[in-house]
Amino acid sequence: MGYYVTTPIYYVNAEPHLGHAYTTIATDVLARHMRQRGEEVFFLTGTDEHGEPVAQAAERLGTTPRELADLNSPRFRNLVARVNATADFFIRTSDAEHEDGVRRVVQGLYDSGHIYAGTYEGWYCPRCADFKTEGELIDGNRCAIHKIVLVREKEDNYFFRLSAFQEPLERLYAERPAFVVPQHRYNEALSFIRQGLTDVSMSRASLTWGVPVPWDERQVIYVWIDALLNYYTALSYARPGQDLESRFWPPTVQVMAKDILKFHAVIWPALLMAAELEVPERLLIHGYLLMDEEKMSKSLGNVIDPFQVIDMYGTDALRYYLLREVTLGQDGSVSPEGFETRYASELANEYGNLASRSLAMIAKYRDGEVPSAEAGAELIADFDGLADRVRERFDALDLTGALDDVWQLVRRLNRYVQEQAPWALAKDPAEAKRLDSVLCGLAEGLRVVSVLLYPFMPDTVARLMAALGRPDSNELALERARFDPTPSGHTIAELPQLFPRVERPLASPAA
Ligand code: ME8
Repeated sequence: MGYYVTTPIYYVNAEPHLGHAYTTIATDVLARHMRQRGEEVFFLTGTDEHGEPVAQAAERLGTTPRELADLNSPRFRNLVARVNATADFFIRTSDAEHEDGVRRVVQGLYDSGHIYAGTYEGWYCPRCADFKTEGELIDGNRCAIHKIVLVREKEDNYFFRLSAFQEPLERLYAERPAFVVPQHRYNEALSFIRQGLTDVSMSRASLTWGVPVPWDERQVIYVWIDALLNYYTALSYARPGQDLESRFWPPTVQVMAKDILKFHAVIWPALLMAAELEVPERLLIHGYLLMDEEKMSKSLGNVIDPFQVIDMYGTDALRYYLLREVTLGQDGSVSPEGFETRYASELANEYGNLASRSLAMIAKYRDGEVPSAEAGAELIADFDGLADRVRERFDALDLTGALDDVWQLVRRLNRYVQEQAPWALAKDPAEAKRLDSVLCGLAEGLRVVSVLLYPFMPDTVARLMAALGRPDSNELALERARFDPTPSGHTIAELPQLFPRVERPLASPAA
C-alpha cells in the first residue's frame, strides 16, 4: 500500500506566506523520509479556489474570482518549487475533473439519503466560510477569528446529515487513539463530537462562485465540501490511465494547522463514511507560526515572505529553521532575529563548519583520501540506535524530535573534533593510526547525520554527500544511516561553502 500525504489546499484570496510554506515543508520532510525508507509516496497539495473567501477578496480588488485564482494559484505552485517540496500533484479546485468528481460524490450522497433540503438560520462568517454557533462569537455578533461583525442568515439550502455520524465517529475515535496527532488535538476533536453533532449546511444559495449542486443549479456546493473532496478527486486524474485510488486511498497522513481541525477531524471522516470510502489513517495537526505573539495571517498583515527569506538564505536554511524552531504541534514564534541566530550558530557553525573542517583535514593530512580504518569505540557507541530512534520519531510524526535526535549527534561530532584535536595528532608521526581512526570516524559520522538530515535539507545534504565521495542517490536510503565501524576508504571532493555569511540582515516586516 502506498503512503499518501497531503497539505491543505490554500485559499487563493491572497499570496502565500510563511504559514503556508511551513505546512508544505513539514509535509515534504515526511514525504522525503518515507521515500528514504523505500515507501511509495504520493504527495498532494494545491489551491482552494471557490467560496466566499475568494469571491469577496476578488470583489474588494475589483476583479473576478477566476482572475484572482489564476493570478494567485501559480504563486502557491511556485512556493512548492521554491521550498523544494516534492509534491506529486498540484490540484486546483477549479479543475474540471475535480468539479466533476465533487458532483459525482455529492450526487451519490443525495441519492443515498445523506443530504436533504432545509433552512439554515444562524451566523455565518464569509472569511472563515464557516457557520458559527452563538458560543463561537465574541460580543454576541462578531467572528472570534476575523473580528468582523456577522449578519444572521436565513437561507434555504441543503444539509448533510452529520448528526447520523455521531456514533460512528465516536467509535472511530475509540478504535484509533492516534487518529489525530498530537493527543491534545485528538481530545479537542473528540470533545467537539461528544457535545453532540448537528447537521451542517452543504450548499449556498447566495453565492455563484462554486460547483453547482447537481440536482438544483440555483445553489453551489458549500466550499468546504468541495475543498475536502480534493484529497479524493485528485487521485482520479493526477495520473491519467493509472489507478491511484487503489494504490493510495485512504490518505496516510494529512497535515494542517489547528484552524481547520473541525472540518478535517469531524466533517471529513463523516463525509467519507457516508460515501462509503475509507477514512484517513492519521491527521497531523500543527500549531500556528506567531509573530510577536499573534498568529501570522494575511488578515492581520503580520506575515513574513518566504520567497524573500529563500532569496537571501536559501531554501534549506528556511526548511531547517521552521522545523527546528517551532515544535511541530505547538504554536511557535518566528522572527528574523531568531532565524539569523540559528543560521549562524547551528547551520553555519555546528554543521557547515564541522563539514568543512573535517573535509579540509582529510585533504590536508591524508591527501583527500578518507582513511580506511577503525572508528573510535565511543563514537561508534554514540551512534548506536540513532537511525532506529529517528525512524520511530517519524512513525510517531514527531518531526521535531527526529531533527533534535540527529542534531545531538552533530554536536557530538563537534565535541569529538575538540577532544581528539586531529591537528595535534597530525604533528606526531607516532599518532598516525589514531589520526586515521579519527578522520575516518568523522567522515562516517558526518555521512550518517547527513543521510538523516536529508529530508530536512535535501540540497545541502546532496552537496555534502558528493563532497564525501558518495554522490549516488542510493546513499540516501535510510538503511545507509548506520554507522559503519570500519568503512572502506573514499576520495573526497571539494565542498562549496554550505551556509555562507549573509551580510544584509533579514529586514523585519515592520521596517
Ligand atoms: O483554510 N501558522 O486555506 P488557508 C501555521 N482553503 N500554519 C498556517 C498559518 C500560520 N500562521 N497560516 C496558514 C484554508 N497556515 C482552506 C483549507 S483544505 C481541504 C481547505 C497554513 O489558505 C496551515 O496549514 O486559510 C493552515 O491550516 C492553512 O495554511 C490554512 O490555509
